[in-house]
Amino acid sequence: MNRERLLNALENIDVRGKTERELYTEISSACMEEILSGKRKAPVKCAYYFSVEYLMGRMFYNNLLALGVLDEAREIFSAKGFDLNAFENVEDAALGNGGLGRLAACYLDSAANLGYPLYGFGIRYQYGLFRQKFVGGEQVEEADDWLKTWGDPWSVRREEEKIEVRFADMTVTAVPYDMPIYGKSVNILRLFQAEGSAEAEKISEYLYPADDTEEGKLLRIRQEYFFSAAAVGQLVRKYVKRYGNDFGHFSEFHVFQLNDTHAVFAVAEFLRLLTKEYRLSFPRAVEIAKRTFNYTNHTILPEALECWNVKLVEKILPEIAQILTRLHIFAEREWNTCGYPKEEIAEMSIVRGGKFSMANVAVYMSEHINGVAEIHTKILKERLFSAAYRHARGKFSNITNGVTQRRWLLLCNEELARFYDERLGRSWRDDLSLIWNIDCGNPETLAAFAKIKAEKKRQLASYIEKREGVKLLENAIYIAQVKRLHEYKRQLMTAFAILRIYFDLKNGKLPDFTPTVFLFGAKAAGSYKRAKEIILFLNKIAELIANDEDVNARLQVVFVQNYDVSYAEKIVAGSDVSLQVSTAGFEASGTGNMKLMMNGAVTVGTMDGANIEIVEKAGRENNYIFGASVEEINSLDGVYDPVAFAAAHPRIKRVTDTLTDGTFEDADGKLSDLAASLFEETYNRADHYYVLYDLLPLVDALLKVNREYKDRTLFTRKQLENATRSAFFSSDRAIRTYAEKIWGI
Ligand code: 26V
Repeated sequence: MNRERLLNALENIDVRGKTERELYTEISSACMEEILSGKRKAPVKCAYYFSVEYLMGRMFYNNLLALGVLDEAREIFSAKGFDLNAFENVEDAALGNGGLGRLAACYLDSAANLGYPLYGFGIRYQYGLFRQKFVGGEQVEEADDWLKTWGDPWSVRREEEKIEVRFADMTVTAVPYDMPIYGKSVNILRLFQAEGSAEAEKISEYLYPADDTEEGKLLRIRQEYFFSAAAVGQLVRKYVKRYGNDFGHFSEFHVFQLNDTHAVFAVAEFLRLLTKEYRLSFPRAVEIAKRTFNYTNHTILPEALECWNVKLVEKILPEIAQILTRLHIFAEREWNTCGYPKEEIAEMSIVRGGKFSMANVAVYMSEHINGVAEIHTKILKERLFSAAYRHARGKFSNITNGVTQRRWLLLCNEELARFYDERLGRSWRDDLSLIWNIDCGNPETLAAFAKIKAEKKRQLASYIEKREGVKLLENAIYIAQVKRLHEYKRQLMTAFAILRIYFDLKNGKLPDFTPTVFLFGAKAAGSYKRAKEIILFLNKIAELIANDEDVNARLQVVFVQNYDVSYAEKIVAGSDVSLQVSTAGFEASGTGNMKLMMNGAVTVGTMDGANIEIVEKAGRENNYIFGASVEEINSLDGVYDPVAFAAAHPRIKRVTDTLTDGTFEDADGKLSDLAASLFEETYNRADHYYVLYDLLPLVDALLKVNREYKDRTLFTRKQLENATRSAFFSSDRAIRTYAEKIWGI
C-alpha cells in the first residue's frame, strides 16, 4: 500500500456535480485499488473460517481507518466542501443476525491486523437481516435490500473462480465475491452468490429463511451445503493442482474453523471428495479430515442445536446422507471397540432419532472443540458434550470471545482514543493491554474521562433524536440493553423492573431518584411470536411513562428501531450502564458486554457468559452483579413454582398483573401469552428462564446504581476502571490464542 499515492488519488477526486453515491463509489474504489495493489506472498498454512453469518457493518470508515487515511480524507473532502459524514447513511452489510456474525467480523479484522492468514467463507445474501420499524409498538419487518442504494464497492466479483455445486435436483453456480480485509496482511472474506435457475438463486436470497415448513428446512440445508461445498471444492482442487492427490499433507496447509454447526456439511463434502473423486479409503479420509476441522460451539439452547432429518437430506443430497450414515456406523464401531457404555455412545451418535446431529458430527470430526467463555466451556464439558469429553479431554478448550478495538473504540469513540494517546502515546493502539497503565485515581484524568462520557452521551442523544424523533432526558443515567431479542436474555425482566421503579416513583418511595433512561435495541426473529410480544410490551411501557407527567422527567424508556452495527457504535460509546441479565448458564459469552465495558460502562449483570470474566478483570466492586448463579438455577430445577413465588411477593405480582389487568388495554390482549409463559406450562415450563426469581434482585441492583451515580467521582472511577481493564476482551487476544493453540499458523 502506498499511502501517499492514495492520498493523492483522493485529492484528485472532483466532487463537483456528483451524487453522494457516485462519490462513495469513487472514493471506495480508490481505496480498493490501493488495497488490492500489493503483491501477496502465499503463506504456508492458512486458516479458513466457515460461517453462515458475517455482520460486517459499514465498511467505509473502517477501511479508511485501517489504511491510515481517515482523518486526512475527512480534511481533504471537507476542503472541497463535502462532508464524509454523509456516508453515515450507507447501509450496513448486515449479513448476520447477532453475536455470532459480529464475532466473525471482529475475528477477520484482528487476524488481518495481526498478519495472520485467515480467510472467511460465507454466503452473499441478496437480503441481509431484515430492517425493523415499529408500528403501534409492534415490530414490522422489511426486506434489507442492502445493495440497492449504495452498491458494493468493497467487493470484487471473481467470475473466473466460480464453481458448480450439485444437488440431486439441480446444479447451482457459486460465484465468489471477495471482500479484502485490510491490515498488516490483506486477507479475504469470500462470499458465494448462487446463480442459475430461479430456484437456484433462492439459495442466496435470504439470511435464515423460515424453517418451520419442509420447504424452508430444505432451503436451509441447501444454503449450508452450498457454501460449504463451494469452499471445500475450491480448496481441495487447488491443493490437488499444486501438490497432487497425496492428501497426507493437506492439514499442513489448511485448517478449517466451523463457526457453530451451520457448515458441518463441509465435513461430509470433504469426505465425499476424498473418497469418491480421489479414491481414498473411507478410514483414511476420516483421519485426514480429523486433522483439518475444528469446531466452535456458540449456544447450548436445544432449539438452536441443528438436527436435520435424514430423509430430508437424502432427498436433495443423497451422497452426503450416505456419507454421514457411513460415518455414523464407523464411529459407533470405533466406540464399541473401545468398550464405551451404550448410553454414552447413544449420546455421541451422529444419527439420533432419524436425524443427523450436526453438533455430534462436528465433535467427532474435529481436532479441537472450543466454547466461547470459561463458564460456557465448562458447561460443554459437563453437560452438552460430557460423553465426548470423558473420552477425549484434550480436544476441548476455552477461548473467550473478544471484540476489535478498532471498530469498538478507535472508530466509535475517537475522543477516548485521543484520551489514551495523550496519556500513553500511541503504542497502546498496537497493544491494548497498555491502557491498564492509566491512573484511574488521578483527579485530572477522571475529570477528562467524565467529560468524554458526557460528550458521547450528547452525541448519542442527538443521534436518537434524529433517528427516532425522541428527545432523551438530559443529565440522566443512560442504561442500555442491546442484543438479539430472546427469552433467555430476559428483556422481559428488565421491563418488569422498569415498571417496579415506575410504580415506586409514583408512590413517592424513591425521593432522590436520579433521572434514568433505559435504552433498548433488539430485533425479534420473524417467527418468534413471544419475542415480538416483549417488544410490544416495552414499547407500551415507554408510552405509559412518557405520557405520565408525574414521572416523565425522571424516567424514560426508548426502544430504538432497526438496531444494527452502526447503531451499536453510538450506543456502546454513549451509555453509562450495560445490562447483561441472561439466566445464568444460557448466554454462551456475550460480546456487547465487552464493547460497552471497553467504552467505560459498568455492568449490571448475572454471573453468566463472559460477565464472569469481566468482573474478574474489572473488579466486582466496580460492577453490579445480582441474581441466581448457575448452581442456584440448577438447584431450583423441579422446585421452583413461579405462581407461588409471585403470590408470595406482592411487588412482583403488581407488575406481572399489568399484562392482563387492562393497564395496556390497547395492546389488544396481545400480552396475555407473556403471562402464560410465566405462569403456565407452554412450550417450556412456566417461567423457564427465572424472570420472576431474579426480578427483585435486579431492581435492587438498578437502585444501587442510581444511588451510587450521585457520587460522580466514585462512579466515573468505576467506569474508567472498567474501560482500562478491557484489554483482555480484545479480539486480538482471542485470535492470537486461536492461531497458537488451534490453528498453528
Ligand atoms: C439463533 C437464531 C434464532 C433466530 C433464527 C436464526 C437463528 C440462528 C442462530 C441463533 C443462535 C446462534 C448462536 C449464537 O448466535 N450464539 C451467540 O454467539 C455469540 C458469539 O460467540 C455469543 O457471544 C453469544 O452469547 C451467543 O448467544
